[in-house]
Amino acid sequence: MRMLTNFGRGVGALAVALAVCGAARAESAPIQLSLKDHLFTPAEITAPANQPVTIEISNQDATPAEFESKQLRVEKVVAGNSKITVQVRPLPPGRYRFYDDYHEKTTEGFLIVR
Ligand SMILES: [Cu+2]
Repeated sequence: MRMLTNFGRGVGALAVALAVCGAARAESAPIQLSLKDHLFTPAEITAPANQPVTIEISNQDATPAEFESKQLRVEKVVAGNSKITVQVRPLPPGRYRFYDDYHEKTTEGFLIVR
């Protein structure tokens, strides 16, 4: 009987731990990035080191773009007037370049990790 009670408490504690964990995850909202007239706004975004990062890219141009970064290991097309979400692995501090692969010379930005 005592064992069952302890088990019950254990399950209760686990449920609380999961609830806290879920709340913490919800706090790290995606980083918002928009693309308009083939420019990223903001041109620099920041993220904490050693944590997975989610970036939401809203393409406000009518033409498609390809969000790409060799350093971040991402490459994803975003159609005109559409949104995509990109997951980035946990990173050490640094300055990581990204760009629109269709307009690489003019359309770039940086992710500052610290
Ligand atoms: Cu590409």
